[in-house]
Amino acid sequence: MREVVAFTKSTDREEIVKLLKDVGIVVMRDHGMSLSQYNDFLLDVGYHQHPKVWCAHKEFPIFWRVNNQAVDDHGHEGLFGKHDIDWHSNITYTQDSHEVVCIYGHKIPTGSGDCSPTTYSNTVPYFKTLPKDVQDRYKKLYTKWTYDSAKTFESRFINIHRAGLDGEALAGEAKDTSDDNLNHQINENAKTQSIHNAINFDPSNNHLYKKGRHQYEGYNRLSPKHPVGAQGLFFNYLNIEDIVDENYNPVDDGLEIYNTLKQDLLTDNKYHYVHEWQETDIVIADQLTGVHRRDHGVPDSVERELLRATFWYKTQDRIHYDYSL
Ligand SMILES: O=C(O)CCC(=O)C(=O)O
Ligand SMILES: [Fe+2]
Repeated sequence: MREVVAFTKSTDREEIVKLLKDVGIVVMRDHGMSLSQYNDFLLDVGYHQHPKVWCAHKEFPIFWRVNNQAVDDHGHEGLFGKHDIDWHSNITYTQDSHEVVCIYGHKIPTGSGDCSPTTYSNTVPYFKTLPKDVQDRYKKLYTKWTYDSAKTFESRFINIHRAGLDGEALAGEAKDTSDDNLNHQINENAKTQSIHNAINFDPSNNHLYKKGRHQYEGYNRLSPKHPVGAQGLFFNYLNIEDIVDENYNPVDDGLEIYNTLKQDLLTDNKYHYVHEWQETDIVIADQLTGVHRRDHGVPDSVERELLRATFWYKTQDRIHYDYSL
């Protein structure tokens, strides 16, 4: 059985980066860190940018509050509060977005069936099982991606940006706190996302990195040129329109490859890790080589809060400064 996840209590930054490269997902339970120490630990491991959104954590602004209850004075829920969330990577139209997602179980309902697990699919152990010729071919392919759901292989809409931002919580609100404005905050936040803008990035290294790309359509490497050398696949399946070669010409078996990856990575659970939350649990996952989902909506009768932070690998850990996707 391949290792789909690494359990550790180590807070050694090099060890964490090594596990993200070799395994892809790191789980920490009973680690003994307070929230403040966890905040410091994350700033030590990676470069963070403060999200400027309604659900940012007040004391530790690297965190977004994923919460199904009101998080501001206007009664707005936290991000992705209630509903199911389909398979996704948080890397979307900002291709050079944060490479790692860290989720912390802050308030977890204890009643039976209420914990709403998060499921991760990990391509790092999967990639190791592929024959060398398939690996070499995948390394040369790109996915053509789009935000127009009608153009995708899947041909359906992923509703994650608006998850949790539904009517009743917003009814009667003034214009500046409308649903549109909350989505606007998320979009504005994404537009400024760039490693150069991270709060703990050393500006003397600015010249090393290319400009962050912000676009709604384009091409992503199927097998990322990974910043710390992980070998895996970027399979953000709901945005994939086609599979193309290095010259961006569609390959004949694009749909076949897509269906194989969908079956092996998403439909089969062999490379899945289901995290059943307990308070203070931490799951740190590379986003260039994995996707995650929440299968069950969170009932209104309980409060569930995850604190989500995302980061870029630091300059000293990287093997290149080029685009990964
Ligand atoms: O609530 C969850 O289980 C997952 C939330 C999520 O996908 C995220 O915060 O990126
Ligand atoms: Fe997510």
